[in-house]
Amino acid sequence: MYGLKQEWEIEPQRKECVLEDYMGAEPRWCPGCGDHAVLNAVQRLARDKQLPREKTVVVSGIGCSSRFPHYMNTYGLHTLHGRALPVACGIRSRRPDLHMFVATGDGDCCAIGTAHWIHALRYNMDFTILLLDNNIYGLTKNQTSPTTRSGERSNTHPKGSFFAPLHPISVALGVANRSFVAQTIDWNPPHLYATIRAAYEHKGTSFIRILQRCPHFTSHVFAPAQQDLSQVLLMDHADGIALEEPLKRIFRNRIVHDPANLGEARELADREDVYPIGVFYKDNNARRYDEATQQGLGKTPAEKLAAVEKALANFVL
Ligand SMILES: Cc1ncc(C[n+]2csc(CCOP(=O)(O)OP(=O)(O)O)c2C)c(N)n1
Ligand code: SF4
Ligand SMILES: [Mg+2]
Repeated sequence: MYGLKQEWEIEPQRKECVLEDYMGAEPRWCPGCGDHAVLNAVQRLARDKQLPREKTVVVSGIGCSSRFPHYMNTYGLHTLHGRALPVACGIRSRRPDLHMFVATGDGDCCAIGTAHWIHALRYNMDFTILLLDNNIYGLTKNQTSPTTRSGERSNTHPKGSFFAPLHPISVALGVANRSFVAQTIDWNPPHLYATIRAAYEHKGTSFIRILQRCPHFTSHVFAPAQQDLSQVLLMDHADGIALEEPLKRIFRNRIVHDPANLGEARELADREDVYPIGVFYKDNNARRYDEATQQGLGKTPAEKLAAVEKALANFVL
């Protein structure tokens, strides 16, 4: 080809990316919505890690929170309600080279998407799940979600929700082979950023439940903890969230928790007097399904055929 390179061999000239390079469309979330803070943290992480935009993908389901991919100037898939995770698993099984985030809501992940959520945690493929939990279906205007507290009124339960809420952290900790389970709050940017960063750096499925303010429908839910940080319990450990000492000091309530201690993680997850934030559990050695499914990648058609024939030779017809 007279010295011309194939398209995929051309290494794009890299310039240093600034924050604006990762900003997509103008967000249409309500003013004061916690989703803005999460978007800002992910854009900062992308800038700090200099993630190539053409090698970064954000996958979401449906909901206010699931509008996330539109606001990142990267690749993105705004899929179907509850279906972000199977799509993300499919992408990851073919594309080990991408940087991947999944944005989902408490309805998207913990109601219609529950089966996919459980199995994605167990498959432990390498991406970060951001569960933006505002305790309500926001986009469809105020219906009870699985994380809505009992007694809370909504359009679907005008006299108050019947049941105790599902606890996403307890559920995630109960899934076999989960490898990273954390919780943070959208109203403390350093902790939010550090948690997303630790999740991104973890190899495997990192699951973060983000307590997310929805000023439109559930403004009262997290307001007390926002005004009084003693309602938040900082889980501190060298293997957890890397917060600098002055930033830690604003949390009066602190506990040393080793993310390798699953029993203690479960006890902390069950606490109802405070919101524990930090890494509940981490296992760097959990098996990853993406590693197994990538085995055939890069083989030529002839090599694939030879492998199929070799496998078939094991059967007597
Ligand atoms: C199959 C299907 N069922 C229902 C809906 C309607 N629907 C769209 S978003 C949504 C709930 C979103 O709640 P959540 O995931 O918590 O996101 P939020 O808007 O609170 O960020 C529902 C029920 C849909 N789009 N598709
Ligand atoms: S309805 Fe709630 S979750 Fe949706 S954009 Fe507005 S504040 Fe955010
Ligand atoms: Mg919601």
